[in-house]
Amino acid sequence: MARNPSLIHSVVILTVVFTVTTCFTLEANIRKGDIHLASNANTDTSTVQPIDTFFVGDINDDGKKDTAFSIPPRFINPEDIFEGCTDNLCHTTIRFSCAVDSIYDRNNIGGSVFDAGDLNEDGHAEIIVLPAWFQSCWGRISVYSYLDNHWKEAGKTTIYWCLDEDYTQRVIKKDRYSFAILGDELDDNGDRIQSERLFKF
Ligand SMILES: [Ca+2]
Ligand SMILES: [Ca+2]
Repeated sequence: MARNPSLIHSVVILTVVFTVTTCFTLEANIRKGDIHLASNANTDTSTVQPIDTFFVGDINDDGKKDTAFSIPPRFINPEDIFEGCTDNLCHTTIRFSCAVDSIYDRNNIGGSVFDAGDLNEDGHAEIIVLPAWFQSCWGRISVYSYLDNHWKEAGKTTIYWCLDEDYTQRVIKKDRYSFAILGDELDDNGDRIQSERLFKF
């Protein structure tokens, strides 16, 4: 079974970057117990849940850009994540620095989050989620939109996610009612090609 070195690297490094521009800090959330790190996280790094931090757009329409924290699922064996997750669906929790709901993104062991801009011009920035998985470079790209105080997966498609590229360029605003995602697929010759899927809000 091939293992992706960059993935292994990403899930063993604890990356917590605090931002002073946000309305709540991750540190405060941890003190409140909202983010469930291992109870002995300060003494045993093998059980620390890695958290990646991403700067996103203005999610809650308060004029300030926000921060997303991608918290992977717990692994059965943190020293060998290929044994799987403690929850079979491998949910990554995406929390935000402002007071909006979290996203529980299944089949995701700690992917990346990007700013998609305010695609539907409602004041709330959309986000792009690029999940990570145990193996294979074929996966999913999703766009989430904060509509009526809840997150909705507004669109998703298949993508080859191991490329070193700017994945925000894969989401294309059409108008305030629709957008497209450039995904990847194989043509009849087995060559990887891009394909565009259109979604409506
Ligand atoms: Ca904000
Ligand atoms: Ca929006």
